[in-house]
Amino acid sequence: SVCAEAYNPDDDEDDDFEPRVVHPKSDEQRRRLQDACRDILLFKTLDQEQFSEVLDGMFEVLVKPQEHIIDQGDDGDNFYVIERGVYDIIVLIDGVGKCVGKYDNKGSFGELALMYNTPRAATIMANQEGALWGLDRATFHRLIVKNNAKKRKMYEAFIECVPLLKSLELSERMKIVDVVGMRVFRDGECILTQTKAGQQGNAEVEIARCSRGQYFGELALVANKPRAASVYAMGVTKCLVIDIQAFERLLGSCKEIMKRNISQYENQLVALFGSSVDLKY
Ligand code: 1OR
Repeated sequence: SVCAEAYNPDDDEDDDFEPRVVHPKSDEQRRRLQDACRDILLFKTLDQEQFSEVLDGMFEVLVKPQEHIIDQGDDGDNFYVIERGVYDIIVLIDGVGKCVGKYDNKGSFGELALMYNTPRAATIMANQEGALWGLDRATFHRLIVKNNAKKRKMYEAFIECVPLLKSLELSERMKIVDVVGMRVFRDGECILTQTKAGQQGNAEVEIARCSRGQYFGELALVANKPRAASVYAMGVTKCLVIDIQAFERLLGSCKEIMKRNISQYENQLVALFGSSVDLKY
């Protein structure tokens, strides 16, 4: 398999001579498309011109309830960004299709087969009527896969020094780099908001400071609970961001380390406040 081999963009310059695909759009379509693509992590490291080429290359796909957008095992044709609709992620386990997750009116899927030249890893089925934006394989390759080679170079050294990821293989760390997005926050900007359950008026108290190489935002994903704290940028802050499906897929083996660290949070809270809120999962 060619799965996680380092991809050298200089190996196939041919891509550059392929004609640019442009699907004309009305102003209204372009606006909806831009909205849908605003938080797509794979687009977060593209420059303006590349992003605009991506938008040009995308085409609208309307889907019906129960429609399969992707079938596990097929060759990859397109990458999809969700505009609206709920989609089941179904994976064959011992020959039986099992729903292992959902996309709820946001996110994207179908990048794996195109990035690594592998069969589709899951079936994606529309739960209700929905709208998607597709990007063909050649354009995805020319703009996203090539950009990934640069991302690997840019973030390799950083990812190597993240303690949480030490237990992973190099190839697994590089797969994380392939799907992360980069986000920059202003001094004081809110990165995460605590989900408050009927406790308005409570003053916020600083409980911890994170610095280079540390992580946050995992508790809600590991414990499947509302956000337990808010996070603010101190000074201009650059974060690498991973979405929940990629988190599940790539960081499963790091969950034990995260759980151990979560029990540390409880100790910290007891030390600070004399009692612990329920962080259990
Ligand atoms: P693809 O091109 O392989 C199916 O086509 C897509 O489903 C895949 O790209 C991903 O974008 C998306 N494992 C594999 N693919 C997943 C998963 C997933 N979730 C979404 N996709 N897992 C589920 C994690 C919640 C792991 C299942 C064992």
